[in-house]
Amino acid sequence: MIVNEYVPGQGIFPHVDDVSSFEDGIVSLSLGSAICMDLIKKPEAREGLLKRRSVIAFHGKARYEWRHGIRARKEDRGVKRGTRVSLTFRKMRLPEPEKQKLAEESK
Ligand SMILES: O=C(O)CCC(=O)C(=O)O
Repeated sequence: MIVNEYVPGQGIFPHVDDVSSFEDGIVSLSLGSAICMDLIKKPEAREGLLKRRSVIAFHGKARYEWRHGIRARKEDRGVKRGTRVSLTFRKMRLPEPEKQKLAEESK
C-alpha cells in the first residue's frame, strides 16, 4: 500500500503502474479533496472525478492499456482543490520460489 498526499497544484504524471513489480488489480481510495483523474489511451482521453471517500479500481485493460494521471493544477471543473490523500493498494509480483514457499506455508 502506498500513501500519496497532493496539495493543491500537485499531480502525478500519466503512467501505467510498473508491470514487472505489480500484479493485475489496483485499487485507490481517495480521502480529502475531490480531484479529477485523466485516463489516457491514445487517441482517447477521458477525465473522471474522484469524489472524496470514493474508490477507483484498475483491472485488465484499464490497468495495462490506459495510463492514469492527475494534472498539476489548483482547481478542477471550477472547484478549488484542497489536500487529497490517496491510499493505493497493489499486489506485489513475487518470484516463483517465494510463491511456492507461501503456497506450502498456507497448506
Ligand atoms: O493518487 C492516486 O489515486 C493514484 C496514485 C498513483 O497512480 C500511483 O501512486 O502510482
